[in-house]
Amino acid sequence: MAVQPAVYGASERPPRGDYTRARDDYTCAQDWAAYTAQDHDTYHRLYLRQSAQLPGLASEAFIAALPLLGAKERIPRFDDVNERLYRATRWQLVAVPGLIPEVPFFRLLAARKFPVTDWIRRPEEFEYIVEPDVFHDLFGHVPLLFNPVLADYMQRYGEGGLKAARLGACEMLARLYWYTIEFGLIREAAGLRAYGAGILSSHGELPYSVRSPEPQRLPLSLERAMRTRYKIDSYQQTYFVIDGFEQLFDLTAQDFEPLYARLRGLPEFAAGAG
Ligand code: HBI
Ligand code: FE
Repeated sequence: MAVQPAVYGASERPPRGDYTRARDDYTCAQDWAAYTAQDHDTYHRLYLRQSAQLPGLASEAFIAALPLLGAKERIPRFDDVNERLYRATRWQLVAVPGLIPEVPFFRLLAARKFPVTDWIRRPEEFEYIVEPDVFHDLFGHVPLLFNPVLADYMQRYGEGGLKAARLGACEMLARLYWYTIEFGLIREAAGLRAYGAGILSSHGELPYSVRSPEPQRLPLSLERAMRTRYKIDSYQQTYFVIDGFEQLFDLTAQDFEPLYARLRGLPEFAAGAG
C-alpha cells in the first residue's frame, strides 16, 4: 500500500523519500547497497566536522555514546548499530523513507523502534537541510538512545503521543519533543551542554545554543514548553534547560490529560517571547 507521507510543519514541500516502498507501518528496508560513494563521503565529512565540534558543547553522555554508532567513514548499516543498541537499551533502529505521520511515529517509539530516515542530503545541502536525513537521525538522535534513562523517556513519549492523538493534543506534545529531544539543553557538572538532536547535528546551532547571548534559556517546564510555538527553519529563540535526563523521565509520570485541558484555555507564547 503506498502510504501518504507526512508533511513536516507548515511547508508543503514534496517529501524527499520514496514512500511507495514503505510497509503499512511506514518502515522500509535500508538499501545500503544503493548508497553512492558520494553519499558515504557526505556522511563522513559531516561526521568529522560535527564530532570535532562536540567537546565543551555537547552533553558528556552523547560524546561517550557516539563511538557506538560504529563506522564513520561510511553510512552505518542499521542492523550493525542494532546489535549494540538492542543489547544496551532494547531499542532498535528501523529505516523509514523520511518523515512519517505522527501516530505511526508514536507507535514506533512506543515499541522502542526509532525511525531513521534512510537517505542522505546532497553535497550542496551540506550546510543545512530542513527535513531530517540519515545524518540528523543517526548522528543526532541515536547515541542518546544508548542512555537508559533517555531511552525510557523516548518510549514514554511514544506512549504519551498515542494518548495525545486520541485527545487531539498532538501539537502540545510535539512542542515538548521539539524543546527536549530536538533542541534541549542540559546543565552538567562541566557546564551548559546540548543534548537535542537538532542542535547536535547542526554545525551552526551547536555553539549558538550553548554560548550565544541572543536566545533565552528557561528551566524546562511542561506548561511553558507546551505553550511555546517553534520555527522549523531557523535557530531557536528559546531553549529549555534540564538538570538531568531523570528530570525528563519524571515529567512523564504525570497524567497529561488535565494539563492539556488547562493549557487549551491559555494563550500561547511566540517562539522568542520573554
Ligand atoms: N517522522 N521520521 C520521522 N521522524 C520524526 O522525528 C518525526 C516524524 N513525524 C512526526 C514528528 N517527528 C514530530 O511531529 C513529533 O513531534 C511527533
Ligand atoms: Fe529529529
